[in-house]
Amino acid sequence: MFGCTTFFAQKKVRYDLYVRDTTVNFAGKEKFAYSVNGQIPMPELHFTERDTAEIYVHNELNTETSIHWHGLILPNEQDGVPYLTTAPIKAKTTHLYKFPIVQNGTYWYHSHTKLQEQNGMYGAFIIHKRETEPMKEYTLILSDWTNMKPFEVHRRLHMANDWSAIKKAKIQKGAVQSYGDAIAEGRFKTKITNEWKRMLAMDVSDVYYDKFLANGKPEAEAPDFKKGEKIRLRIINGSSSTYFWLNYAGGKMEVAASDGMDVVPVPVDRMIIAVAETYDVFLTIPEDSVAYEFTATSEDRIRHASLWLGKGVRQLASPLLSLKYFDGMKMMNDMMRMDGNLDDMGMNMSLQQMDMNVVMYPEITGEKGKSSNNDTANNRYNSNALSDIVTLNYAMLRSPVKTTLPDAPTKVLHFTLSGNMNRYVWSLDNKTVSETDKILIKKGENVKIVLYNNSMMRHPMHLHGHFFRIKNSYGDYSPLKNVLDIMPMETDTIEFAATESGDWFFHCHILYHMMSGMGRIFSYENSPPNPQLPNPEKAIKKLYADDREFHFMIQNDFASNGNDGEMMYMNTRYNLQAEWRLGYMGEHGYEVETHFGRYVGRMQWLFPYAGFDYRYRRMGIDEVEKNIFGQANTKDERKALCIGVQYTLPLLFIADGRIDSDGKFRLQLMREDIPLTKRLRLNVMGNSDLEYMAGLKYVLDKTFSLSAHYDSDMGFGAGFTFMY
Ligand SMILES: [Cu+2]
Repeated sequence: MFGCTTFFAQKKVRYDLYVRDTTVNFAGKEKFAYSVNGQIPMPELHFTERDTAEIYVHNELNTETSIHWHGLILPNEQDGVPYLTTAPIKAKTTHLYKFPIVQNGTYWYHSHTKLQEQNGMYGAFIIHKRETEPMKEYTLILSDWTNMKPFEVHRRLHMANDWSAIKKAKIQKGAVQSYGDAIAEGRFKTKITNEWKRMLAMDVSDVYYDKFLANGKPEAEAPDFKKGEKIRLRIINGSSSTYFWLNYAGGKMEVAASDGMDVVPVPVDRMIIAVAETYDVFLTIPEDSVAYEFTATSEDRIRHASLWLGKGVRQLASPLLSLKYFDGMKMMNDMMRMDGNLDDMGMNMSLQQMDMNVVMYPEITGEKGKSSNNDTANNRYNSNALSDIVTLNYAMLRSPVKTTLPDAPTKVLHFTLSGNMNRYVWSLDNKTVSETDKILIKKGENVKIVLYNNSMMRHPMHLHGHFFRIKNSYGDYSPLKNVLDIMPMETDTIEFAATESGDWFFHCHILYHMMSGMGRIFSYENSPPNPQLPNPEKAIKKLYADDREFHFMIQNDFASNGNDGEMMYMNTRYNLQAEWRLGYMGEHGYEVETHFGRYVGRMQWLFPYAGFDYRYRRMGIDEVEKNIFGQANTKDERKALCIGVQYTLPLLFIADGRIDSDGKFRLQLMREDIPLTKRLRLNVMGNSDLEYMAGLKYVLDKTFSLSAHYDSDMGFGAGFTFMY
């Protein structure tokens, strides 16, 4: 279908893009960002089908960059994934992208280098049909903005710190889901069951964003539309990690295309747009002298961005009410088995038809406490069965033309989407991109991929350089897309004809999931060498480095009785940890334990390690330390090698058993950061050396807490805790 016979002279369309450092103030503070031609988002590029694109990217940064043309069918070396398909654009150099435009529709483009996309490098890429449409149109690109540096966002996600929930709780009471919140709402049992199943608080999005943007602004305006006009609104989710609910104050939305491909128009009241998806919807303007609000609300419902269509009195779209977090938590408890696998209880979920999150949506399942009256097992999570509000799902998308694949041998692949929320590890089949080989495919065959989501989050899986069919009940007319949003516990089947050559990325488009390694590379057998990558073995190591990255964290308690703290330097599998306790002026002595280990298993509950301990404590005359095994120590100074194993138990207690080179055993039980209230955390520890500790921490901000503890060695102390 993309085989383009050239009846028309190909028109060259040239753009020059200048990438520069800039500062912006989107949310009350001057922050660093990347601009292209002086703007965020990047300029809206327009082409017509069968043009030839010539795009010069002038990198004026001091660091390298790249541009990926999302959803475009183009030669492999133009795809713009640095070190995989295309040479990185080095600092202060210009790179020419040149490719024929063989399709039409709503697409976008963005940096594919590190976390640059989060800092402003996304823009709309619109390809018009050759026959002009008798319809006005407007492009809306949505994005998310945080005042925190993306590097910091990424690092903090790996620390399982709940600062973003505390920030959200300023807007939505109960976002932290502390024990205090649970007791106040009569949901103590739900909370304790949740921790028994080793889960942290329920959240539908990982990151706290300070602003959501519509075409780079909290509010965009499109005043030039008149009564009765039907508009094609091209919507692009250019955010790094935000799903948006879309609502329109002027009536139904008619969904007319997805990811650039037309679908048979289907009217809906609301829809969700996954990260990296595009949708075209037809909207009508009911009256003159009214500006109708079109809202994009983040899935966590913390904030929204708006577009106003028409001019005059503002007609607001109804705001989405706060999530019922404890109902969500109870639902997760029901779905989560003790071994960390999810159980769909025989519902055969697919194509977004059953959304477990409906239990949290007051507009579908009523206010707190009320249960829905349509509560049969198969309807319980189907919002279209539970209410009159029509919500879009993939089962409703029908292609206007047949999309059946050519007759050819089929290669079938199965992937289970896997994740570990507590350590922020994301993978397919519990393997990251760097832990797997490229998957070989043959030109001319069909590739069928069956995906099962065994993680607690939805993932927008994107395939470069191809469209796949999402198999639904429309059979031959199953829709074509390049992003598949797959919800927890769903199984979806996609298939595509292998018509290209080279290497193509298939990955989750949540930026922080991709950078954690959630993806695979499809590689066509016997592809010609790629001139952009003269040394492919060396290049691929640079790509693998993304998910092998180590993250550093440190925490230190400055207390009246001494100093204690810990640091970690960790990646997907490995962790170098150190813990210390230092009394002042030699009082109470010093103690440092260092270990290095590897997390085992999909849930990463098991952590065997080896390490080194140093301890100095001046003992009294005739003083002997004994542990519960009767083993004694009389030395002031102890140096020992040790091996041990940690295991995360129900209720998130960490059991730690070890033996050192003196033959001494130690068993320890510890739990940190029990959320008593929104900001109050409890830590407890006890071990077989008859040491124990209990402490409270009051979180002031992302760096500092007030703290107080009682420690069997060092006694009572109070002070503050620093955390990075
Ligand atoms: Cu993901």
